[in-house]
Amino acid sequence: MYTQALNKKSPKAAAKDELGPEGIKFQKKIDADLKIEPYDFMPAAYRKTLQRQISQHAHSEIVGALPEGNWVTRAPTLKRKAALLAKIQDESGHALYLYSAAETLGMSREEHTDQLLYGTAKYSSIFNYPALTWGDMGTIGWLVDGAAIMNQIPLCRCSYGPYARAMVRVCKEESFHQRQGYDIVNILCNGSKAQFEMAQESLNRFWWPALMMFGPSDGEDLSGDKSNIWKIKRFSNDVLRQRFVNATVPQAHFLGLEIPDAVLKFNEETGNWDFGEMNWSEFFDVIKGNGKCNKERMSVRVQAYEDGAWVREATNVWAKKQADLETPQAAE
Ligand code: FAQ
Repeated sequence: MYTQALNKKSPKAAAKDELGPEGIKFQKKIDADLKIEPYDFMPAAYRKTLQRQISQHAHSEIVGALPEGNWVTRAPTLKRKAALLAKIQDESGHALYLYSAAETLGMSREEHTDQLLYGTAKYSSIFNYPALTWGDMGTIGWLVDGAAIMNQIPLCRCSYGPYARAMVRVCKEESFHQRQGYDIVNILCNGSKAQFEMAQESLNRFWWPALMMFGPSDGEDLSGDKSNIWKIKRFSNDVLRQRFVNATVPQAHFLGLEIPDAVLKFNEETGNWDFGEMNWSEFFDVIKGNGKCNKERMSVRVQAYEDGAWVREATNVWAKKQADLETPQAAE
């Protein structure tokens, strides 16, 4: 019996064995780059992984609007206020597409919301850092949306149809967000000394948390990773993080900003910017709920949700009334 363990199979073959004929068909579809749709067969673990990732992504869009919401009334010009409002509206829209995609996997939006507000569902670590200055509105757009795009473009090719399709529009909008963020930072960097310093100070606070958004280090090789075998994840966290660093360092240098990393250096051999180690204990602390703003973010969300209960009730009553009017016999 124990000698079977010596017949080492490739992770892909092992995954197929686990699944039976339906599972083999499922994996063949994925290998052929076809989409899995809601009513198709899917292994329970595939469903669960997607439910976790998509809902976590949706929660991030909702919570991600909170640091920006604080700055709507303090935006320096009408134009900036309008752009910030539009961005926040976009993020809320992303959450709606994502919750809808998550619902196709069999859990209602209310259940997902409950998991965030009263359970242990995660959202992106980055939103547990405070937005202290107007410079942060620029840096968040530039770095946070920039990291989001780097991570999410590959998700447009994710094997699960509803998620992949939702990501196409999300990525287009994130790209506008990244540009408006970079534009804010650009203006600050070309303004007064105090404005330049505001941009640099903001970059100093957000650089490392932005790199942590890509998740824990998982090495470059994803060949044994289920998310990769199922084509949910197309690249490892480290590969995407490196791409982000390579794209962003020249953008910072163009503005005259300094990346707060003493060991950052261009590597002629690999063509990459080599960078320092992240503070992983800080990352795990933040995702366990002990970041600077976790408690504040959740209490604001819970209060907003509970204060809005009457709106949900009223819209349900209204929808029922409308339905009864359309089918009078049903109302009798
Ligand atoms: N924060 O094995 P992995 C945005 C968790 S949207 C918190 O690598 P995976 C737009 C992970 O869930 C930003 N938790 O996990 C915007 C897992 O938890 P588990 C959100 C994190 O899923 C901009 C554990 O650690 N984007 O910014 C984080 O394969 C501005 C082990 O990690 C998405 O959600 C983290 N950073 O890869 C809005 C994109 N990283 O299973 C407003 C979709 C990891 O132990 C303003 N998601 N964890 O409970 C993904 O691509 C993936 O889920 C990763 C993580 C790459 C984030």
